[in-house]
Amino acid sequence: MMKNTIKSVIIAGSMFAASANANLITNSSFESDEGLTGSQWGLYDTIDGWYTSSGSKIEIQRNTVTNAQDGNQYVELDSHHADSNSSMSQDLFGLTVGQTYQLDFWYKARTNQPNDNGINVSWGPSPDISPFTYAFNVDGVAPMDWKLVTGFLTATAEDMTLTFSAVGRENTLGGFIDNVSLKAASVPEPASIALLGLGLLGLASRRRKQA
Ligand SMILES: [Ca+2]
Ligand SMILES: [Ca+2]
Ligand SMILES: [Ca+2]
Repeated sequence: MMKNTIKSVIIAGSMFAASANANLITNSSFESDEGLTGSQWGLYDTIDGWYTSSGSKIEIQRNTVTNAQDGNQYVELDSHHADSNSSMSQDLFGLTVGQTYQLDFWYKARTNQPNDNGINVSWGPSPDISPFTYAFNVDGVAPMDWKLVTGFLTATAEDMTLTFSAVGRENTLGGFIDNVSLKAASVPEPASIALLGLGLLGLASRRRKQA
């Protein structure tokens, strides 16, 4: 009987996680086919899901300076040519106003210079992306491993725009980004909390029996 209770809690928990936490980002790992092969890189006004919202272009690298954190491709937003410090944006539609979303992405600095590899994250009602509404910044210096960066963003409108921008020294070398995810932050529903409570009670009483 107690075993059954615990089992049902686990099933309820995993169902909730699967339905509530879908990644809302299109082309989240920058693996869309841009015709790159081997260790090539390229510059793009738009890629699937993303568009250049300021500066030069979106630079995709395919296992060039480093291996991608996920798949083969990643982005560098201190891209190339003049105005190399660029921004890329993705519009998100039909969000829940007031809902907090968890943003996760992987970051890696390219150079060993401070103030050279910064990435700003901004977030605001779509399509009013200028000026960008600052959310938070990540910065680092090489050598470093890919680092998971997490932030929490609240939707102030149903349609929001997520933007990543290169900041700092503009020299075509900057921070790398890969594997972006935006998911509704998990807030357990009352039913799940009740089940969780039952489960904890069950575990507690089982522990007492063993002691
Ligand atoms: Ca990737
Ligand atoms: Ca570059
Ligand atoms: Ca730079």
